[in-house]
Amino acid sequence: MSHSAHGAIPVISATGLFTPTDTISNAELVASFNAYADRYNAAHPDAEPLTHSSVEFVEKASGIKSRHVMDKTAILDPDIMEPRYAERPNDQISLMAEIGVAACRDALAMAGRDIADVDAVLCAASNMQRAYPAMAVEIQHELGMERGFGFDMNVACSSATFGIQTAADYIRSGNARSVLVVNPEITSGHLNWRDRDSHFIFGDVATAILVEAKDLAPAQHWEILGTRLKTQFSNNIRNNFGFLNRADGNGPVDQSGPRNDKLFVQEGRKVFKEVVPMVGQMILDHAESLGLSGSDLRRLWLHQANTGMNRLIAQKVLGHEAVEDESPTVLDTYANTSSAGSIIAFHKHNQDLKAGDLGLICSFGAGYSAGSVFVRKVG
Ligand code: CO8
Repeated sequence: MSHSAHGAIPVISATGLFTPTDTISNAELVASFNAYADRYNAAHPDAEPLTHSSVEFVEKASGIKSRHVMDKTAILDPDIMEPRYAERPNDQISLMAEIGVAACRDALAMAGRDIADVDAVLCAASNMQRAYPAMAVEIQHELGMERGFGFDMNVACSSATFGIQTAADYIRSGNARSVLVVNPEITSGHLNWRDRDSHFIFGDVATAILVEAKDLAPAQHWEILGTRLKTQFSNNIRNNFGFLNRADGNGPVDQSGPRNDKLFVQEGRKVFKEVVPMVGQMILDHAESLGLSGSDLRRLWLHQANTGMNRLIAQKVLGHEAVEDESPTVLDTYANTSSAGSIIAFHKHNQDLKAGDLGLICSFGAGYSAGSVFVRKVG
């Protein structure tokens, strides 16, 4: 820790994005689900029949029209309905690290930053491909970092904002001057594509955020005015997959049977009702502590889970119904990408803002967990 770095102001120097080329429209998704349901019902005449999914429901309930995935073929095959990403040997980069590296390179290029200046990599995402070595350490190695450190952190949908606060704290304390926070979200691997209530929700992506000391940052950057994190235990969004699964003696994960809790499960209605007021109040309290009010904010980059949730939260914060320019959505083309959602919205919709404009990056999700990051454009 150098004395001169102590107390540095943390800023976002740049963000990066990796978007998989495969897309699945609601029509394709629903056709495959309905074919699966028809086959299931024909094969299980005595079981409770599965009901068809519907394009209209998905779009109206969520705002999602399409999603990206790493490979759509097996996901859409009614006989498979889960992704097939071949296991790679240990001497090849893993899939999560590969897309994380792509997002990091995009952020580094945008900032004009040499990897030699970077001190740390935080891989912050809602699931890790393996227990160890940490994905962050593999990403650090692949980027060619010859010094510094990396570690993984998981706070579900709030992983990116928790990562930003952690990085900002390193900058403030002088423990680092340049930190890559990277969010590779391969949600297709832990989504139950045979569950009508949730099969439409998620998509794959990777984002990266370069958090740096202000004196190191490029002329154009976003000063971090304040960060706040909150968690409150809830079982309403849960994934029971873990290293003790094999020890319960009940066999492997299955999508249609009692072991489907080893994938994403939620009580969507309860989540909606409980999280909206929690997050709205958290943002207003945080703004007040910084001497700000909702009307000072030029733009909100909210977590991308549901257009209805975002409409209500934005209204509470801004004091009026938000237009797209004030609270942009990427849900229609990306779906919910867990921790990456608010970062995609920021990445795609920040260039047009002027120096001095204020904005908010905000996440919310499983845990429950929520994070708010107030920023001001400089340069
Ligand atoms: N097609 C047609 N009809 C359907 C479908 C479907 N696919 N699904 C449900 N319906 C029907 C239901 O059967 C129900 O019918 P009835 O009224 O007759 O019982 C009716 O539609 C209404 O169902 P819901 O009450 O479930 O519908 P909602 O209006 O509540 O909408 C949503 C569902 C979109 C899920 C909504 O509740 C929502 O968005 N809630 C918030 C969810 C959320 O934000 N979750 C965050 C989770 S993400 C997170 O924290 C990170 C986790 C890690 C990532 C995991 C990656 C896999």
